[in-house]
Amino acid sequence: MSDIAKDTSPASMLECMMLIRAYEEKVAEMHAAGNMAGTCTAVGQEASAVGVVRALRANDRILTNHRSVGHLLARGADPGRMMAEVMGRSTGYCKGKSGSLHISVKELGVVLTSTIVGGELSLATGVALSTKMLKADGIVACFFGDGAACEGIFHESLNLASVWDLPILYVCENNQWQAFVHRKETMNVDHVSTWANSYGMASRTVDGNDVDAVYAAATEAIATIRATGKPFLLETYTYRLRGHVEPDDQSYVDPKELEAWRAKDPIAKSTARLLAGGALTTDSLAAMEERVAAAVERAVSFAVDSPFPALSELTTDVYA
Ligand SMILES: Cc1ncc(C[n+]2csc(CCOP(=O)(O)OP(=O)(O)O)c2C)c(N)n1
Ligand SMILES: [Mg+2]
Repeated sequence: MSDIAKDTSPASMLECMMLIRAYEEKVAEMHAAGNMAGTCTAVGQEASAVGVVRALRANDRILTNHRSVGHLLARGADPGRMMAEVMGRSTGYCKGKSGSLHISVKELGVVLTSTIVGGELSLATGVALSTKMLKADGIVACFFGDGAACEGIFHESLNLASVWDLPILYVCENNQWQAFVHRKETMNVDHVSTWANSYGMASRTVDGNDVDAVYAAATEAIATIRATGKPFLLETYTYRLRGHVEPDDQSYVDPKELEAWRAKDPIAKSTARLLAGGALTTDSLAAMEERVAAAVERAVSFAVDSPFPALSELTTDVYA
């Protein structure tokens, strides 16, 4: 079992962002060395994941997309079981049968990772409808990208959620890229949040590279959803610092754009703020870095030492 992470102290949120970064860079490194399946990383987007997920309660549910590692680790997923899943091992969260692109973790309320772009949007609307019909507690948080927001399913889902008053926090992680296409080629506005108004839905854009700002905005949005029962669209404006999928040399990216966003790195920003405010010292930062590195090494050993599923399980837990 994995426990839902609840710590919202600035130091804990920074450590979680560092863990996500270290985990994803390790996965990319192992992939480059031929020891790991290819995955999509969300390096640069850690503040969006941690700020939103830590603002949720234990009985809230999460639906996410192909960049779900940060959302899962922020919720308290065990890095070893995550890595085991990507390596197809039986100790992974889905017994090694989902890889990185379909992970779900019932005990953490993570209903699904959808690799069908926009799939999470319609399914989150359905999950929230069932929550409402069953008069169950909790809201639904749905993570998706700016590319998904350009699909018809986004517009249908938001319209229905608004008309039916569904308790959903839609989180658009606007990371400027849609696979190998810049969002400026597919949208004539900068902010997906403006589209919510067309459906009578409240919305807001927040600096997605500032974990404190994301946490505050998510907390406020969630309080509004709980008070009104209505959906809310929160856009976290951020940047994907690595490629779309490993490996990816990012030859299609303007180096100036990449540099400008590197300078806004969410982990560096948070570290500087905590050091300046005295919540962190160089010693406590070094201890944090050591804990994170040790956690990733433990995850690798756990995954590598875990067995593959037995042949007799070939057709169990899957649609046949
Ligand atoms: C329905 C569908 N169309 C196309 C793809 C291929 N694809 C995978 S990720 C992606 C880009 C999605 O962009 P965005 O929603 O902005 O998410 P990001 O990758 O930037 O996090 C595309 C086109 C897919 N998986 N599903
Ligand atoms: Mg995108």
